Amino acid sequence: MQGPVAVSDEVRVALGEERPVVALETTLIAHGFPAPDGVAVGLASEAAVREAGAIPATIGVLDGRVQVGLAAADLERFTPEARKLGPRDLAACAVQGAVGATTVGGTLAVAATVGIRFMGTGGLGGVHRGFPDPPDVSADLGALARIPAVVVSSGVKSLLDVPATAELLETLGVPTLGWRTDTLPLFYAAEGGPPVSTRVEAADEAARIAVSHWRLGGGGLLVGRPPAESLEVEPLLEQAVLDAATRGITGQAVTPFVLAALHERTGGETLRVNRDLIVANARLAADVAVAYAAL
Ligand code: PSU
Ligand code: MN
Repeated sequence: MQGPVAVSDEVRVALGEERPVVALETTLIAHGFPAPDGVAVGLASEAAVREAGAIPATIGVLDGRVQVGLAAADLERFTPEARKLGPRDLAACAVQGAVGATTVGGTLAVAATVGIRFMGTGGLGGVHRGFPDPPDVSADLGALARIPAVVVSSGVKSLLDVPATAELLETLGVPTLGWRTDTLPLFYAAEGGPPVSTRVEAADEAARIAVSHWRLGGGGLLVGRPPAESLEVEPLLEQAVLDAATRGITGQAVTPFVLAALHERTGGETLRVNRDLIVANARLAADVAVAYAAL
């Protein structure tokens, strides 16, 4: 039986030479945006990583393998029909030959097996509002707790219970580094989140904290970068979360439903902010990866 992971030549060589590599997910492409915007966001994120001097490694399941470093044409295959893959779902998806889009947690699980330590995304998953009804906590948190990697996001997706998620990150021993901010960004909004564990001013500082954390036996770290343009969407979010519950939408389907509802109800404004923050987070992840390689 062949191994479950296939690494592209470019990524394999870069890792072998200890050059900076940044993992990118495919759930954003398949489920985060209406087609064909997801592919454009994926390509723009890869371009931002390259501009910063690192190699992008977009990860997803295709043709029976977990692919690390996807070709541009492959990104088109991550349509809304793709499975949404947390860490538990990777193996089954590969064996069954289905198309699978990795979440942050799924991407980190793959990154850990190939030795990638940096990733950029939009917003981390976390504790859903109303916990324990539904009793839904994203597998992103478990993955981040155990995997030594830096994830750059605009904090936690604000459709979640952000203060509860911040508490759980502390419980799990995950440092939250505020990128030139003292509070965890609220995805679409820069201000109003819970305090971070440490504020950082420079990529090199974040890289040195990550290395020290790993040498102390730590796992993942979250870097929270505020969105450049801040949107106040709390009332719309509350409504969309309620609508999801009313329609019986649960589990993995909640996030795509709420994001799509917001995109629609703001006439595409959240879509633009979401896209811009994802690309900027990919770039910052690359800056930290480059600083790490130079330590
Ligand atoms: N951030 C976005 N859009 C998304 C997600 C994050 O801007 O679609 C995805 C990520 O893949 C994240 C996932 O890992 O949502 C978390 O989903 P859940 O809450 O079902 O674990
Ligand atoms: Mn969930």
